[in-house]
Amino acid sequence: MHAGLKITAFAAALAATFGTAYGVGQSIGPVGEDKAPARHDAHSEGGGEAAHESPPAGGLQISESGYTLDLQTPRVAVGKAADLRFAIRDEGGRAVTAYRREHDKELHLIVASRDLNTYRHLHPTRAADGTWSIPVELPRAGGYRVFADFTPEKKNAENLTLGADLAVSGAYEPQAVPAVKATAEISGYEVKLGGGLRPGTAGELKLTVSRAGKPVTDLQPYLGAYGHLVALRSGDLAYLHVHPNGEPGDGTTEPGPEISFTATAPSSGTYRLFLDFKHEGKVHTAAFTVRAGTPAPAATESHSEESADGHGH
Ligand SMILES: [Cu+2]
Repeated sequence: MHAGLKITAFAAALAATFGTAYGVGQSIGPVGEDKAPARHDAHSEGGGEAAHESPPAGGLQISESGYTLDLQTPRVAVGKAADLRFAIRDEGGRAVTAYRREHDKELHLIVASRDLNTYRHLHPTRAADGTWSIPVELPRAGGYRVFADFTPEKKNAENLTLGADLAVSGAYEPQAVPAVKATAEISGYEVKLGGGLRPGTAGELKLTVSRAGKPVTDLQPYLGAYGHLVALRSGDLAYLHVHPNGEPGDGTTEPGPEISFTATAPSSGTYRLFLDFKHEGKVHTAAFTVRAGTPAPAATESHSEESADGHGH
């Protein structure tokens, strides 16, 4: 493993991120004394004053920058296959049909339960009229959030993550967020999480994949990288943008066992990380609960662990 190269790539990513932040004249926020908060996409309307606080958290709004997530199926029944249907509408109410591809897709759809025990990363199909649809079957009743992560194909358009509530009807039993743990097991793989999320400061998250005690060194490219990582904040399901460090074919990034990402937590708190990786033709999802910043209140204990291997690929 080229540790030196990895660190260099990470430093370059940091430099790029901070370079951008300084470039748009950001001053120091309340966290991170000498480092401007890393901003994924400069959502800087209104003079960018609010941008000083912390990095943007996506997915908290159903409508942003003139675009609205119109979830046409806001209720589904537990344990039954159902079609999720939605459209992204512009200010005039028209369904958007032109998108910029990111990570190989026009739009990424994340479905997560409020308790972060259930997670799906889906790639719906778009009809010519702009209606998106994807079959989904959710194993537990309760409140869910649906996230659409996309970039309209338009000059100066920014990447957006819009979120809408989804209710899954049935007998509802509230669950605790799974306990903090740096190792996840999924379908015979073990994934170890190194590094951490820090509030207001970019940090590296390094995931190491092994199977039966042996490092996996032949991961397959998935969505333009060797892994795809989504982080959601417990409590409000704020959606974090996470950047893979390096990509397949760049001459330095190896196909495992390590996959490296850079992320900034918008605040201290509990976060759930979901890593999708592809090996031997199959996509697997490993999930972790992590703390950013101050230690967790010693209350939450985990009960159920769902194997979140649900993919619409
Ligand atoms: Cu996706």
